[in-house]
Amino acid sequence: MKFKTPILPGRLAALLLALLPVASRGAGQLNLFGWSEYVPQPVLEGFTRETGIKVNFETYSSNEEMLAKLVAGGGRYDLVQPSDYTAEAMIRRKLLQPLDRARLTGLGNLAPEFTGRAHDPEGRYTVPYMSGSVGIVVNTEKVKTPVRGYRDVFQAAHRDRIVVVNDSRELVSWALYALGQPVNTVDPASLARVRPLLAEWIKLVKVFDSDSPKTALLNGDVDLGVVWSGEAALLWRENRKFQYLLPAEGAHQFVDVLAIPAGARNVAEAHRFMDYILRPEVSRQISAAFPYTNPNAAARRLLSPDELANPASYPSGGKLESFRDIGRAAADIDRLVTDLKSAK
Ligand code: SPD
Repeated sequence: MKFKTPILPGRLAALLLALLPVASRGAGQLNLFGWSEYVPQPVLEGFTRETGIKVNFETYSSNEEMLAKLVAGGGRYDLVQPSDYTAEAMIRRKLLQPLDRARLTGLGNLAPEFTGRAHDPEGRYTVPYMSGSVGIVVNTEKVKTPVRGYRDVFQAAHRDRIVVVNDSRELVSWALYALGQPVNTVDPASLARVRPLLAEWIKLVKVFDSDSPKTALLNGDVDLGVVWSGEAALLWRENRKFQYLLPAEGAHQFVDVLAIPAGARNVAEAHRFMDYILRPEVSRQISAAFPYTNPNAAARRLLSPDELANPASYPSGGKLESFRDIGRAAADIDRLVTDLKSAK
């Protein structure tokens, strides 16, 4: 047999490797791009110990940051962790690839209310990771006036004593709720309406922090804020003086998901990680470190009564609403908030 180009042992090995199904190629690696303060290190280590797959973990602080880096990165990431409304936009823009659900043996562990949701009705592209809300946290030793809604937080009396998540869509939604406007139908007219109110509010804020808004409260640098529920849950665990409430005007409920970008290279590894996360005992570990609302019913059964009684992790009542993909208005929101912050 004659070869035009001699096949050297190395090239032969590479050729055989390319013919093997990805799953049987042995330990690979996984480039995971996730939210900061959300994926416990022991979970990453447990996955590597069991599978031999090395996890390269990078973090982001907003959906917008993730999207920008993903689009610029050209196949650098194998698994991302967008919020539901951002996943919806990514599906629409063909930035995600369909999942091979046969490889996700733990899907049945999910609570039914976290499946079939509007961002991905058939669960073709996404697997819920954690859910949560965005609400008000108050240091009740410092704030003695009643706080029920956004307008009670953004008072001149609280100037420079407020922390908020650094997230444009969230900030704009609070002003929309306060004005009784819809948060999922955003246009230039509704943004013009929120502008003066938000301009006032932004001037009162001391700290914008999406990574660890609890820190400013714990350090006593601020007295109240609007933060991710998981951060408020950690505060409550630390000291019951930190009370969480869902703003009376309405609040955002998010479901953050795992999804595989269209250009991902380590697709088998990404599925393996998703399936690992779906295991009750692994998902339970995530709840212990970052006590958001766990969408995994089997994992929830493993939580302690104390964990389930945390009012930030599992709030009762409240007018909760999901965000939807609002298309180009998302960029208008970003511009508005950047503008108002620079005028602060
Ligand atoms: N540190 C983890 C924060 C997760 C927040 N996800 C929801 C963001 C919605 N804008």
